[in-house]
Amino acid sequence: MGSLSGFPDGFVVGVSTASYQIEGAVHEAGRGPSIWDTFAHTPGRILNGDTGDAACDHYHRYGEDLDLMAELGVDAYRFSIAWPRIQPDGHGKPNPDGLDFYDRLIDGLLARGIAALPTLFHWDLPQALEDQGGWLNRDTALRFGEYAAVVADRLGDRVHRWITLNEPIVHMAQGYAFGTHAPGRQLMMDALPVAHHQLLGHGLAAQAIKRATGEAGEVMITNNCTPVEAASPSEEDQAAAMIYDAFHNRLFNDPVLNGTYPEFLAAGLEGLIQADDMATIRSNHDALGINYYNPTRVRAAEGDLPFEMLPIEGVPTTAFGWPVVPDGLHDLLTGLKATYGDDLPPIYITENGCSTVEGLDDRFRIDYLDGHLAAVRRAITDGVDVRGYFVWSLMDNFEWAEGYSQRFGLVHVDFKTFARTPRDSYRWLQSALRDRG
Ligand code: IFM
Repeated sequence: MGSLSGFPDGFVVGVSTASYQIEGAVHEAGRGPSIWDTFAHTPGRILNGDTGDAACDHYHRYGEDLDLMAELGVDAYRFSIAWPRIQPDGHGKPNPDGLDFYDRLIDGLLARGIAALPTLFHWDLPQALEDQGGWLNRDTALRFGEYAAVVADRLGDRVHRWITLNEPIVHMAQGYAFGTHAPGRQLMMDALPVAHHQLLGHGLAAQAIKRATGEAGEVMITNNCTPVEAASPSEEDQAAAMIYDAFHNRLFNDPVLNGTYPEFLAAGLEGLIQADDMATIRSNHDALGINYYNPTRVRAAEGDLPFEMLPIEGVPTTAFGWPVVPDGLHDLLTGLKATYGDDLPPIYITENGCSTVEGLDDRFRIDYLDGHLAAVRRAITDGVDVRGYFVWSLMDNFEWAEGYSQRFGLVHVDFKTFARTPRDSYRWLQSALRDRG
């Protein structure tokens, strides 16, 4: 069976990217500084001292990137809008040049028959908002709602589906709890307000999009999810797995899908939740975005955290060292259906992919994508309503703390010349899309 045969009619196949990871042009056209500019320019934070200053130079080369997508034959493109291009200080009057860039990008997509799927926040918070506490400050959620309104007013006539936040768990954990991502705070459990404020921001942005589009715009949040396995049947390891699942998956799925926080975390959020917050968070979602990379195996521990992650043995690993387990995606999807039942909206896999080392012959990536697409198809057969699948990523890009060392692209990028060269996996997906008819 072809990799893309057997999916329901209308199943969307696309590619994903994010603003700071590809755009570059950080000082151009009125863009303000983001927390990632600050973080990347802080010595010792990013491997090899890399920054996103130039990234893939997509800001200037977006026409070439649109042509690559058209040649590939995808249905949709998931990209993110850089908040500091739209509101350089994170609030107030929009920067016309910033809006114009995304306006041109979307027109270019539509002219090529590709649907636009923008994400409003993929971690590049305006530095001015971080200076006021960032997502630890409830006010950031209100500012995010205003920013969403500005963007939806301008682009809502051509964008029919929106993503509010990308992977709020990763932004909270790596950015505010462990400090390995911007803004580099190490607050451990005291980072928890970041969860509630991001979720509130999601709800306020969803309301703004609905208002701006006369209810027509569809809204989703994108959560990074992982099926969690306990290392043993012991009570301690089972409890550790439950706790990890609550943090990684349920902290951001439960409030959106059923309006509650996992019981075990609710105490830590007390005092932050105001009247109507939970209703705001739950309202107005039409779908759920899922980013899947690998499952997680944990056992009980007695350090700062009550769990410890263990390697998953006996499977291939990506250049990042992540285990390749396509069945994990099937189990994740059927598990979501079992947990949320009728509260589970249609799902889009908004990211899935692997990093490899330099090179164009990437059989590894082809096998990875083929295996994961088959897992999605099986989940659909088993009754999960999955409507789309987006490869991370269209092209090699700035992989956060790992700089340019991890290559996730269907298209190879030479970061000195910015030359783009399609890999074998690009040709493979192109022919799967053609065969689909
Ligand atoms: O590159 C990231 C992306 O920004 C968010 N999801 C995971 C990808 C790979 O690490």
